[in-house]
Amino acid sequence: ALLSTAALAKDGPVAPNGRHYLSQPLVTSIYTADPSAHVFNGKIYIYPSHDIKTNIPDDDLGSQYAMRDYRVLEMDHVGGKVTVGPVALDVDQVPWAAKQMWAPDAAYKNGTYYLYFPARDHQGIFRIGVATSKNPMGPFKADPKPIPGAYSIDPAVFTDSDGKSYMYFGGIWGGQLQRWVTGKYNPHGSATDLHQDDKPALTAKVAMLAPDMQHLAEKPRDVVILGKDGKPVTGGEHDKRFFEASWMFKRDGKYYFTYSTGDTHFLAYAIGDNPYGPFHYKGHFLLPVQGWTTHQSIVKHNGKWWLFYADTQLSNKNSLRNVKVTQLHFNPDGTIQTIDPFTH
Ligand code: FUB
Repeated sequence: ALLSTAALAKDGPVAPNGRHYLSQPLVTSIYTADPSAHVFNGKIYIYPSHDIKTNIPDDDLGSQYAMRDYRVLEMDHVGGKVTVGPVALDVDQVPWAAKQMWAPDAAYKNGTYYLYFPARDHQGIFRIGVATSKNPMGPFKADPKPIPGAYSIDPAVFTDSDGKSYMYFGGIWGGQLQRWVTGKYNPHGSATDLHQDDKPALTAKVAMLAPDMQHLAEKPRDVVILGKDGKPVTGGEHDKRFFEASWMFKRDGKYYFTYSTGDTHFLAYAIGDNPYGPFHYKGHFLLPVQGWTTHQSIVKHNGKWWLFYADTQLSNKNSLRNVKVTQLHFNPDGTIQTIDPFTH
């Protein structure tokens, strides 16, 4: 049915499912996804993937996500003007990287900003690199080699109140985590997961960062997610198990490990008492958006908690996404109120 101009003005555009979006794209001049938001110097900086048009058809490995550079978004506060920065790092400036500059994250320490990013190397293996800048918007200069001991995709760096930083990373299917079971890359490993539905699911990795922020201080360990029965979530629990998109935040002394369930399209979370876990599975906090993937960050600014995520409102194509933000609300017991990305 045709909507009247008045209805459009009041409710905004209608999604393909006939419902209305909870929030609108933060920027429309470029396509962005995988928003990692941080508060630096009182402002919000978002480190997203920069989606670009490609003729590569969608496949289970995510070949259509053919991004080649990063651009940083800056805003004084949620609802304020969003500035799109210039190219902060291009794949051609990273000696070890060949293609697919996927979901990045950033951190700050002692006057330096660190950009962490996954990309496929010249052998087609996803690795994680780091680049540095004196400016949160970049440009960043990449280390010549990937971070030793890190692999797969979706790095997320969390700095605890004691100043120690931890990197969470990994993603199954196209993210190749299932090929690193032994700690060495197995080129003949599965393209998806372990095909062991009754066994503990593959899960994210976590390692403390060295004081230089450019190396791991230790061998990565598993981010264990326990179900209500006290046992690790299994590979067959597709609506609960880790797929990709790690993000850690701390609230009231509790550590919230958040992630995407990938092929079931939820954002889920689990709570622990320290950065390593184990974490107790709590549920979904974002229901499926328009598009195959979403990927989150959660940050506190001006006394409120904000969820940054992405959907495909602007393009209705899986590989051309746009980042969004909405407020996150907690229940008195610390659980997160589930968000529907559509209103009515
Ligand atoms: O943007 C490319 C990949 O898709 C990211 O690394 C994943 O988290 C998913 O959003």
